[in-house]
Amino acid sequence: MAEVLITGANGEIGHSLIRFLAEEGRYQVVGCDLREPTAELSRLCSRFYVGNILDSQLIAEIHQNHCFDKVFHLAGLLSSSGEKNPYLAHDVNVNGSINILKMAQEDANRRHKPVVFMFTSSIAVYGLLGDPNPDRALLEHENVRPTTMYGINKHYIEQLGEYFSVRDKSMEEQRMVNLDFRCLRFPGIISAESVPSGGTSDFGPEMLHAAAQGKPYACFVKPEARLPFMVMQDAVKALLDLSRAQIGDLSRSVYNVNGFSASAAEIRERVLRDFSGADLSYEVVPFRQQIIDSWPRDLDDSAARRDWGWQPDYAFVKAFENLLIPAVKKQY
Ligand code: AKB
Repeated sequence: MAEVLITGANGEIGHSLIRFLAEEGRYQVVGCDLREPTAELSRLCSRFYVGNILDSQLIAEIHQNHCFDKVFHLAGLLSSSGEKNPYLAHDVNVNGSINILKMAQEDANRRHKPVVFMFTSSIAVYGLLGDPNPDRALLEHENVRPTTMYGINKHYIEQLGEYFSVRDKSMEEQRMVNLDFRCLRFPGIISAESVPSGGTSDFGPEMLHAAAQGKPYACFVKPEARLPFMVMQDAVKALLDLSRAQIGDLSRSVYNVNGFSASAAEIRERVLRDFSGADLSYEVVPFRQQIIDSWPRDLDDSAARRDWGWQPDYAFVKAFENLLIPAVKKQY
């Protein structure tokens, strides 16, 4: 059976993606994460490696034991953590990613076939500062001016992935171009099952989960802070759909995907409708507000819609009414 590697397997996206991949039963799913796998992940993965993607011994061990058809490279430090620890973020997000890219290239050589390399990028590659029209939905080529270490790292790996991509046939002679590199620029992701850590879009999911648990929560950005978001179900669907798209249908390697655009105040108001007694206040953390101010308020994902039929299942109202609120009510 074909083997697929998921780095950051124990993270929010990793967990949900593995559930879908394992259910499908088409792959041997191999997980890798810094943290021990949950009982569920141990059951769903054919093998799980606990360790750091910067550890060359770990990479050599994984490489010796497997030959991957597909890689979902999700591991990395998020934006707020990256600002607190820029050199660590650079190490993990760049050098760790290079280790995984290199392993995938070696697997492609062994198999004489390109490896599909899925990379999770972010709205953090954009930089709005000084834009006279900050409310518009950005296309992939607009305002690519990252202002955070995380955004810089994501953009660099997008470029490296394209450098090694089979799409660039003209370079086949000069360098090893054997990756089928595909990348999604994700907005903030809201899951009913878990809360992210170290991101800057975290105020959305944090408000929801705090309210559902009856815990007070101080939102770290201003009420008018607006971002594109999507629910975890749509994020996983986007990853799976792009990974399965016919290469001939793809006009680019890097795609925006979007669910809906919402402000902190709109999310708070929606959450309060169901958890009316919730104590949701604001306590702005300047460096996090600055990050949000630099990120797009909306994303144009028309290329993904056109090329591989992307369509989110959940817009704002449906996301909260049909999915997030009922699920968190059940959970807590
Ligand atoms: C973060 O906030 O760092 C991430 C992202 C938007 O990429 N969730």
